[in-house]
Amino acid sequence: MLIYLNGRLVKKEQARVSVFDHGVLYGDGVFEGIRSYNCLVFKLKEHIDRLYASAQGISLRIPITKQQMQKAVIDTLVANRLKDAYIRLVVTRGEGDLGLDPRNCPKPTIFIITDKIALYPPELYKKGLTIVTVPTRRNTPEALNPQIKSLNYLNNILGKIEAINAGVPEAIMLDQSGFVTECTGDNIFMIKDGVLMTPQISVGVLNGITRSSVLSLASKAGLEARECMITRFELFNADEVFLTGTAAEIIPVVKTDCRFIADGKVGRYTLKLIENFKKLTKKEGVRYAV
Ligand code: PXG
Repeated sequence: MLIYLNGRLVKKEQARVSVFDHGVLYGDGVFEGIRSYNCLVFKLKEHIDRLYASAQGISLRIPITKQQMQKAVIDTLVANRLKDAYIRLVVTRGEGDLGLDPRNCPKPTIFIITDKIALYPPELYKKGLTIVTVPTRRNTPEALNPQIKSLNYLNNILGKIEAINAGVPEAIMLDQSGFVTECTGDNIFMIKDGVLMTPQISVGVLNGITRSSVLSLASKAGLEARECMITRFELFNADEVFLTGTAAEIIPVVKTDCRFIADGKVGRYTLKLIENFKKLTKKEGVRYAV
């Protein structure tokens, strides 16, 4: 396995970062998770744009251009001869001294891992997930904006631990007022009376790229799309609920907080959206050859 590290492709065993890297010491950095499907990198431009926007959000200047970053992603996929891959793109503040001051880190660290991704087992896409609301609230945008996809994922990890302790794989996280935000690594959607709804970005959620794709697929599935405040009560009474993310794609939810959603079966709109999303990943993206 070859890893892109600061402009070079190196063997996995040689892909090392310093213990003085502020990404390690403070979670000071940003990342992206991208997918390629049969030699097409899905929404590569959108992911690279979001990476640079996250970097801007933490005042981190990425020392290569977006074009160079795109080439680095493709080169890494080609070097590893991967047709289908999960791509992890990471930029840290770089190596520095002890102490938070980012001015001690003259050179950001950039690395790209291309590998396979273990999704949820296939039967969960047919049967649907059971999830719970967890006590840990999602970061407030005023403290650490969830739109910044930073290396500081402890908020989400705390939510994930609480879900696992409750015996389920995912967690609904609420904002400070108790409105639904998102899950620990996925956005959340509900459908009620032909309307597709998801929390608006300003409530404090990641502007998910799968989320955007699903919103634009709504009308084709016969749904009106709306970004709005959502309560737990509304989720309990939804016709359908599902999660979206680059790794999970679209995964149905059939039970939340001990309540079955509608009849507890995966809904027809969700199935339609899954089908249409699959079609999109087959035809759209930046092409490469291995
Ligand atoms: N919300 C959060 C908090 C996320 O981290 C999403 C939503 C979905 O966004 P996209 O753009 O992927 O549709 C994410 C991103 C992993 C992993 O290794 C996945 C994510 C984050 C961190 C790790 O599976 N998903």
